[in-house]
Amino acid sequence: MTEALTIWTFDWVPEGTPGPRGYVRDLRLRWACEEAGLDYKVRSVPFKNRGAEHFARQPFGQVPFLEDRGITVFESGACLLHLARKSEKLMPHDPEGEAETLEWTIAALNSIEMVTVPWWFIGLSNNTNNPLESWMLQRLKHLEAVLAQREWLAAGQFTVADLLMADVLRIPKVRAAGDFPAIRSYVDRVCARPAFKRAYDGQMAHFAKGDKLSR
Ligand SMILES: N[C@@H](CCC(=O)N[C@@H](CS)C(=O)NCC(=O)O)C(=O)O
Repeated sequence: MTEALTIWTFDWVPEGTPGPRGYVRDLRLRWACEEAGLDYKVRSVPFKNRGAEHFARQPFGQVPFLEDRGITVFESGACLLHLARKSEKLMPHDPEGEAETLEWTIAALNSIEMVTVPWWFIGLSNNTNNPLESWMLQRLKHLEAVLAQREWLAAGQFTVADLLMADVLRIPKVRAAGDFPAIRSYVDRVCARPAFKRAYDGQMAHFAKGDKLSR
């Protein structure tokens, strides 16, 4: 039997509406493992006192990071691509399908999330005149045109690129921005997958356990 993968996350995060519970990026890794039927366990680093061991494995003191038989990988996108090599359910192994999966995985991170995250942060303190609004809406408009034409981003099947793109786009404020019906139904469709629900429930249970331990 192969050794279980270890997904590392925080022991606890605050409750809030929305999130961070239900949105911590270990969910991306849980979801990929659930999709591919990969055996995994979840371990924690302290949220409040981040130690040298944590920084040695994630140089920014963030989560998630992944351990696979002595190899440690940080950055959720890198972890997903590491996992994707293990199963054609996450990325086809033919060169064309793989190239499409890689480009859309990087697009989710570097063309969409790199705009949505700062837009969201600025919106916390300035909701009426967000200077990144038109930039973000422009990106979403182009993505809308792509998703109006196809069910999945890459290779004609569900891949880690869809998992990541949907996770980036499901943030409630991002979902509510603009009028993008193809994006809306894409996010609904991808997040309706049973593997997403198992990953989400797993994360919520993990942080609820953290509440009990910290009492
Ligand atoms: N680019 C990183 C971002 C990781 C990240 O933002 N992690 C959050 C949780 S979802 C975190 O650790 N936040 C605590 C902090 O930044 O101090 C990735 O995708 O792994």
